[in-house]
Amino acid sequence: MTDDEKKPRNPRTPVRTALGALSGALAGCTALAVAELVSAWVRPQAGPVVAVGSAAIDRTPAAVKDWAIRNFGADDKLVLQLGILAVLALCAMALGVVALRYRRCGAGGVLLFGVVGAVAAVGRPDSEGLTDALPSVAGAVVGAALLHLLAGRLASGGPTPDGTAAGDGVSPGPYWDRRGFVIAASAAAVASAGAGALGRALNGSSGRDALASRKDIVLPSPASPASPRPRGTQLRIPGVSPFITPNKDFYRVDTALVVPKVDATTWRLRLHGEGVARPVTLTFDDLLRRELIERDITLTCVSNEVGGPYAGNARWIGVRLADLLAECGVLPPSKGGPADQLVARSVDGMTLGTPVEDVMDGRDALLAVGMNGEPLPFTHGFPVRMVVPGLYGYVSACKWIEDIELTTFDAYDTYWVKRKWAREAPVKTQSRIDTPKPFARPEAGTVMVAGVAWAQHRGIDKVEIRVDDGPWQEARLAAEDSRDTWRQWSFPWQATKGGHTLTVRATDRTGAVQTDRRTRTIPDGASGRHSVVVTVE
Ligand SMILES: Nc1nc2c(c(=O)[nH]1)N[C@H]1C(S)=C(S)[C@@H](COP(=O)(O)O)O[C@H]1N2
Ligand SMILES: [Mo]
Repeated sequence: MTDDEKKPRNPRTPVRTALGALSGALAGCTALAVAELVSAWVRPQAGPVVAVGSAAIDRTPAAVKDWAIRNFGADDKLVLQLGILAVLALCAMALGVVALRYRRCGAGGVLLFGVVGAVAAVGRPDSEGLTDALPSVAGAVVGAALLHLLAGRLASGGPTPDGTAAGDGVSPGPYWDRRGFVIAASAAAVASAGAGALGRALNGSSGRDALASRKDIVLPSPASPASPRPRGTQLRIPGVSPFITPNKDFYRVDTALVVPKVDATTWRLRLHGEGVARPVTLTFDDLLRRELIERDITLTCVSNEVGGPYAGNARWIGVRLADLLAECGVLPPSKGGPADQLVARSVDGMTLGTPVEDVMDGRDALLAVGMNGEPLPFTHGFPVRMVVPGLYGYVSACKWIEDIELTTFDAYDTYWVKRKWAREAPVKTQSRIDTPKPFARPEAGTVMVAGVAWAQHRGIDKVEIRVDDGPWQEARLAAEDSRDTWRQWSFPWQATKGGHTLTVRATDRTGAVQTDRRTRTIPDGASGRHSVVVTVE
């Protein structure tokens, strides 16, 4: 046998290109798998996809973010990560093709992606320093080496007819090392699958201490229980939002790609800043030993469109924030205190700014430890979050809180304020039709129209319904729990055949009627009235 018969000749161009792309894809997978494994050892937030994703979230214009929340809802983060993976896959394949001709460039490109991941990870506000670069760097180095190796197999195959060594990284030889390529590629596929799976498993079980600490918590019974809920806060009408939102159904809005898993036994809350005569650092047990209060409070998101789903009502247990502040010597601005802004900071570097005046004006602003009878779920801020009746979440409801700093609005802009959202954002009076659903086809006769209305800390006094261009007709209000909670309402509609538009409006206890002036969510919450179009059959 001659050399020519023994060594496979290089396949035709399309096949070669495909093999190059395959090499790139394998290098990319391996890089990500190694990064995943190393991030399990460093910390899950330091993984390249999470780091780049988080950086992207921070840099996304408000309008795009609003659009993402609107279209993907709570899946927005999944969509973002899949998007990043898709872009990476395309780039990796392109680099694989490039590596066929320019081996070093292919490998160098992989390294460059590693640098991007590393910079993103180290640049996170909650970064723990240079170690956060390790997952990206390790992944990129292994990925680059693999691509170099695979591209070499595709190009090599012994001396070329003109005597120069093939696989020199400049020009492909006429032969390729088919056996070597298949072995290396298969080995890489198996190893990266293994590393990826192991990394996933380790990352999944990270936060074991946090899980255990949550299991161990026994919430004390509150010194000040919620006043008994009056009968009839919950209407018996199918389709209306339950008065209390179960934790599993409670909306979630935050920027965390990886839900922080905080160990309650090592958690600390620092309270300090301007006008804080006696700064303190509190443990979780310190909080539980204090007088706990229990309150029903409805939380709403500023990103909620008119008629949207980002509102929920829960029974919270926690410490009265105003009492704690007073003990530390804090005075509200109206009593001469120097600080008008309370900046809450979370373990993942989020900042939220709340008016000190609002927190100390007598309302039940909470450092919450419990939600609907259990410790906070991790997605809702375990172990401790803030809840302030009457203010949108982004200016009040800091989850995974670890620091409270008293300062001024002049001195500091928080995360969303830097992104053009309003400094102060009291909840706007709103109402929503839960049933019938848009484009429903109810039968003519009595159709129960029902929903919820909210104007936290002012209370709802009236809800009215309008059919088409008819007169406003008063709906029946369910019993009020407190002015900090939403209120259900219902309206028995004598529906006639044909297409109809139902519109709702609420009036709060200050007498203000929900405006029909439509505004966008940015900068301080959507206004306007919710309508539903139905066809009566
Ligand atoms: N740490 C942290 N806290 C946060 C946020 C966040 O992104 N990070 N989002 C805020 C916003 S915009 C809202 S509306 C509420 C939502 O709380 P939930 O997810 O428990 O419903 O949390 C607030 N607290
Ligand atoms: Mo929000």
